[in-house]
Amino acid sequence: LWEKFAVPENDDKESFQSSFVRHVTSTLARSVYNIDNFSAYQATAHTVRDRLIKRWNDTQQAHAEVGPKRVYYLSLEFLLGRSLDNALLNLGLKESYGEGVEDLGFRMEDVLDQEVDAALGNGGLGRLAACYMDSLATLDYPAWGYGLRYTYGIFQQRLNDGFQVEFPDYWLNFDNPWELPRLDVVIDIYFGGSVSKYTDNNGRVRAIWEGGEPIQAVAYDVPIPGYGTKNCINIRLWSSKPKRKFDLKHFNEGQYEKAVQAQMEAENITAVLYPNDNHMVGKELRLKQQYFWVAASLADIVRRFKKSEKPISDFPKQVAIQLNDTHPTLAIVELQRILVDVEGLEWDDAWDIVTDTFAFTNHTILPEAMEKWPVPVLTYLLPRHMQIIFDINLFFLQSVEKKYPDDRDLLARLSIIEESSPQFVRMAHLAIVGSHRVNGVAELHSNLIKTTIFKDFVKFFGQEKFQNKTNGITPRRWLHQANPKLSDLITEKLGNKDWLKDLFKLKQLEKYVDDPDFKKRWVAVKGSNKARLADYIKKQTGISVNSNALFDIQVKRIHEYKRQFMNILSVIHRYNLLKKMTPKQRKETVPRVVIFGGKAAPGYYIAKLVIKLINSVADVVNKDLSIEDTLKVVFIPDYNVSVAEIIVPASDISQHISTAGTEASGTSNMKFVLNGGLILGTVDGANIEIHEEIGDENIFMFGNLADKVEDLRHAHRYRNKQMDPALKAVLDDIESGHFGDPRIFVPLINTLTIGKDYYLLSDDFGSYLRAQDMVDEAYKDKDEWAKKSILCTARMGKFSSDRAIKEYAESIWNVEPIPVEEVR
Ligand code: DL6
Repeated sequence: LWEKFAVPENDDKESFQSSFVRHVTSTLARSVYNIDNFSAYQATAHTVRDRLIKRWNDTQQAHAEVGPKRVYYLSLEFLLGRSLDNALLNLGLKESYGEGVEDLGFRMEDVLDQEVDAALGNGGLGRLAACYMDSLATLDYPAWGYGLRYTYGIFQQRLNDGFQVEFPDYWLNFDNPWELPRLDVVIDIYFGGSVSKYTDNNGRVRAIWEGGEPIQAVAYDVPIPGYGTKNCINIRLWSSKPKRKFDLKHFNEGQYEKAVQAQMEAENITAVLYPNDNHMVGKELRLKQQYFWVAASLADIVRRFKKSEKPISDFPKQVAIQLNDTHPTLAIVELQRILVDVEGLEWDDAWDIVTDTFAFTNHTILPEAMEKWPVPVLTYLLPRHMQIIFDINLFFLQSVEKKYPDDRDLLARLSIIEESSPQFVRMAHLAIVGSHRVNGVAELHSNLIKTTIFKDFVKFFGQEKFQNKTNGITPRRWLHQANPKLSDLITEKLGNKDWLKDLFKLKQLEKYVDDPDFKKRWVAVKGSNKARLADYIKKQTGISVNSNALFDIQVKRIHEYKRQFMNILSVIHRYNLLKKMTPKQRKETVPRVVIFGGKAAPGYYIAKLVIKLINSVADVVNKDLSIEDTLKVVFIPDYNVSVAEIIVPASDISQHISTAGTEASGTSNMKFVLNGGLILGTVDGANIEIHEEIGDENIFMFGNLADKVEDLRHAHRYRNKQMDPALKAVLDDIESGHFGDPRIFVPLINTLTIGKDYYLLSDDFGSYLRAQDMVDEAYKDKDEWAKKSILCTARMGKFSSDRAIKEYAESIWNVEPIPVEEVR
């Protein structure tokens, strides 16, 4: 019967159209004579979803038969963006389905544009998780992601008088065809309660955690199709639901609010994504989110493992769990609890299993981003877990003391507990102690964590435990999908699409750098991408920009360490120079469009002032006819994944100008260079490795090095350093009221003066301006620039997320690919 009735997977145009019509009439309950773009999107999405489900089922079935070691990627953020175009491309359906859509009278572009982004992340960390899922699927690894299904993703950003205002992102308002509700997969998660002791059959004293309020975790599965493979993996997102739906007693007493209170509190857990990037917020609800998520995920993982009927000691042979930053660190404690309290293992046996299972990725060294939770809050929410953390710490510190007997300071520095009042649990310490591998995300960052924040751990555990895994991006979304014209040109030149699965193949493009016809076509693609962005800017902001100008782009979260402030100050400097020029001089200068985009955390006052300053400068510059269109400034609102897909292919230069040592890696730098955009950057994060790969002549680097930062900060603190005169002139200009009421910007300017310039803008400003001049000069030679652009793309093989995932699989997870043959 199964064979007879299983839906055949036909990929031709007619099958698409028949499925489309069926979905319009039955799924959407509409008439085919009355459908708009949104319904066309829904019907197309449901048609693709049918194909995805088939592959997803085949994959799960194949994996169940083989019983391989699986990798579980625990990430509190998955910044997936849109799914339809990606699924069409990965499944190889774009052409036939595209024709099918167009034949039915719709423009594919309009249909794709109906989809709202799945924006369940803040920035780099969440988008990295999404790229890694794409690579895991493409490389046939048996992998699962685990996260939360937030009702509200990252807020929508609008501008009001140049200030950021936040609006809720209710992305589930309309049906979401990309998730499969698994209403049968429900797990009870407990908070509170108490711990009691009992003596087991062997006479040993054991702990039992009882009582507490249950909340249900309900699974929603998001299929992730690989490119050019049948493998389709899963991200399981948990949604919180009340266990007790309604308190009838309170209701009967007329206390309606109390009757639904438990329900509302339960639903609150997964209601909203915390909108902070690289910044810890110590809210109790956030801690509840973290435990809710890891407890549900581990229960699910343990249940799946138990189906294998293997002994529990085999757990690490079957399960690798990667912790995406410290957010899922409680999983370490939860697994130890399950093994000791539920499975009845001895502490040491359980702990060996735990540490062999987990590995931990650190994504930042910024002190304000380090997670720590107050012991009293943990004790009240998770009493048994707090006991286990104290025990983990005790045994760990005993082993430290054994190795370094008289070093009390070392013990205090390494301790998982910060001895303050109240005490805090340092999550990074717990993650290191409970994992067998720890990695940073770019070479410089991995070295820095070993020599600064985790130095003492390296001394105790040895070098081997600490690795580097330089980040990567998926070329499927970030070139093939976002830049179809460049993708086609590359495929034509290389003769096939193999480069999409082996990005090092782009190297072959180097042969053509001096081929005038190829260069011309390359430049034409960039031109059309710039024209597309210019149209988008016009639609979104009303600002007209000249697409023949140099497009200079900085899009990322707004943060002091990323120094958008320095960028806009340099724009003011440029504007003042342009104003002083004669018309003849202006004619000789390279016209620029300086484009910004990015969200500031709602509570990050200084970052929000940076947005306001950018918009105030834009207002003045864009209206000033005297500079004859030689400079335009644009702030693109509501930067997100699908907006990035329009922006990234259109850069001539993109800026990645963090204070050295502060940006762990950066991944947008990789996206821009892969699309033939050059970089203006500091010697930080992955910029350094990009520089190594693409060569000196194709990148503009400037600024102080990471090993100078401490001394420079010290000098700012203890000496009144002379400020760079060019910088002083720009600040004077703002203070004179040239860009609106200067009182607004006082706190921002104070970060450079009274605040002692923690991010060293004044130390780097001079070399930054010189680097900008070099960019202008280089851009004048269009032919040389085209060559640089081609070489950039050609040399980006290293930065595919496929390379990164292979490294994780081989040197941390020990998992093998399982190619999925169709199971019918
Ligand atoms: O590793 C992904 C991404 C890096 O590329 C960025 O450089 C880094 O800032 C970011 N880190 C975070 C840390 N947040 N937390 N927790 O988002 O990770």
